[in-house]
Amino acid sequence: MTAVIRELREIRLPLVSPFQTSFGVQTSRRILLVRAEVDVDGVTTEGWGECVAGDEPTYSAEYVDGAALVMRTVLIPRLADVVDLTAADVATVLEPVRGHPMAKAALEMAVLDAELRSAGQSFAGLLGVTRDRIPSGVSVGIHESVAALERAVAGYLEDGYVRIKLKIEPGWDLEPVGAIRRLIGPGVPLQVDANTAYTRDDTEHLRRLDEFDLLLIEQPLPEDDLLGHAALARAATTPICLDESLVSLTSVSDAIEIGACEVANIKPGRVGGYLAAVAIHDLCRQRGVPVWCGGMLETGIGRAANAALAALDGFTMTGDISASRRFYARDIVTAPIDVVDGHVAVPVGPGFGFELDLAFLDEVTTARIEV
Ligand code: NPQ
Ligand code: MG
Repeated sequence: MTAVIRELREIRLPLVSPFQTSFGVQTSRRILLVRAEVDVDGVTTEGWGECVAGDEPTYSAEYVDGAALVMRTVLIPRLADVVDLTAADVATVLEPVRGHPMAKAALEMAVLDAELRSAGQSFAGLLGVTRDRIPSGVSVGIHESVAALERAVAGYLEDGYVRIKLKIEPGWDLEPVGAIRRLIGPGVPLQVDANTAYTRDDTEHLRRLDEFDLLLIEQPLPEDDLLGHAALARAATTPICLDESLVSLTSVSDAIEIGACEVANIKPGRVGGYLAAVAIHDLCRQRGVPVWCGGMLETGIGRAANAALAALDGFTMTGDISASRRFYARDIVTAPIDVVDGHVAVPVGPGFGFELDLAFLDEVTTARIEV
């Protein structure tokens, strides 16, 4: 068997409503897709991967144009040099290239999807998961007023989401979080995500979030401030969860060891791929650290893959895998991810279990490179 990368495609999808975080407002999303082919005994099967890099390098250093360039000029040529390339080889072959985990993850994902489809196996089957559905949480952006936020959260509860995550930043924290806790009552699981917007000097202020009975505070401090997170974890009763800081197995292991990571958000793109994400899940499980699956405004491709990953036993907390229509009026897959009774079904079809709506995919395509 051998795999090759055939195509890079950039699409643009409008968001159903603006999504504001501490690092900016998003009204549409550019997304880079990768198409791979595997050949087994003369039979060709294609697979797709989705790169979660944002339009701009604001969540992390990666962004769509940079990811496309490094794939085309550095990563794909290295993969093309390998005889009998398989998905299990991709991370090792690309290891000498520093950084670019989201670009690497998308390439591995496309190869893995093609490989699994060619074998008639699902990603959920490869992982050996037994759950057939996972609980669905929703990430709610910063709004222009507390009243507008309350309307948004009420709508998501009507949609069935079983856990609410509020984006916070200095000036948008205690008041909106308190208002939402009062609105939803003590029984609805609630957590917050600062996307690195605070500093160590905000410790006393962040401790005031303890009164709202939150599941966790996600990434309050800068990505490289592990000691600051450890100090905050000692000062606050609300568990500290890391997102941006967790970039590798080593960074996760060290963060846990020093007490900086009481809960882990796992995003395959941020750690270099689904296979690395599974290894990080295994480590967290060994160490007794609860994990949940993050979201990057994925299309149905990434959403399907995340739903299977999040069915692993160590994913004991509700993730940010919401319905496709939370972000997009129309998805590029034929069966958009849906939330039923607060849960998302684990895909059982071959590969990552999605089928592309090729006509719509062509409609939203803004650039295409054949490799
Ligand atoms: C988080 N996601 O957990 C991220 C942040 C995020 C669902 O809260 C374009 C690309 C826009 C990536 C906005 C959620 C994004 C993005 C937010 C990632 O921190
Ligand atoms: Mg986050």
